[in-house]
Amino acid sequence: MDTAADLLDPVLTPASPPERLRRLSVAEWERFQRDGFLVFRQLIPTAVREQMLAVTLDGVEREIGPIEYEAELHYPGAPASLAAEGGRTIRRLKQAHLRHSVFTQWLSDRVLTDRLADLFGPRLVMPLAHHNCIMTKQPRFSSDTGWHQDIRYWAYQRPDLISVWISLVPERVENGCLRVIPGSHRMSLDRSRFDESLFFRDDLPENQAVIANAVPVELDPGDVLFFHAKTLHSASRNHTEQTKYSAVFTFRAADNLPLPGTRSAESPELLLP
Ligand SMILES: O=C(O)CCC(=O)C(=O)O
Repeated sequence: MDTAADLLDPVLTPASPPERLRRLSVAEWERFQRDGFLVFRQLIPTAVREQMLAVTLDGVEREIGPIEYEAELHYPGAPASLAAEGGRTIRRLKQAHLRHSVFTQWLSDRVLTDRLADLFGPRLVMPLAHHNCIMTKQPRFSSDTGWHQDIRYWAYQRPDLISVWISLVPERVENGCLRVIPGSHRMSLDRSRFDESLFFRDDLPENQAVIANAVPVELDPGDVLFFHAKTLHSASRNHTEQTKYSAVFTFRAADNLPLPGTRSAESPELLLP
């Protein structure tokens, strides 16, 4: 069982809600701080979401790169190689913001940026090196993503980034919606609790006690999930006959800089208005 000592890490600053919140209620602000995730229902107008989906379907249909294939990651359920049956199953369309202005336009909308500013302060940056993709979880040959924190391969002065997960179609347990562990973003988790690829080991009893608290995040099209870069999450493969599509981007406060010499510092970034 985790002790109070595991829950010491402060998260985001300031530690209490700003005096004037732009969009979040105090209850939402406190929930994000406590749980490390928050769902906003029906945040994306239908026409915008449909355009995002149309761009996605076109990208999948025409295999427009850059693309990450399931076979490249070797997660459980993925084809063994690009040449194997299902080998060209797409896992993500990368560089989403370059695929159509609909993404950048909506990501710059105050409906989103005001909410992020309530959590981060007003100066926001969208790194293009991380996420910035459309996840395409296909019926056959998709894979299981183990428990992990997105920050594992990212390098910033502070781990306080927030990922924004946009549901383009229904996301349910059966098609591999995200599962998250509330409060895990605040835990101090020793390196030994992760494997060599920095997945949170599910064979350790002390980790199993943490994983027992997981909740699925089921979303309807147009819903948006915010989650902290330290929030432990996982997802199963898609057990249905329809592909699941979700766009995902990450954000940081302008003063939380990428560490020089790391992949996080290599790509340009988008300064949001
Ligand atoms: O949908 C999934 O399989 C999980 C994706 C994910 O957690 C990630 O790419 O960080």
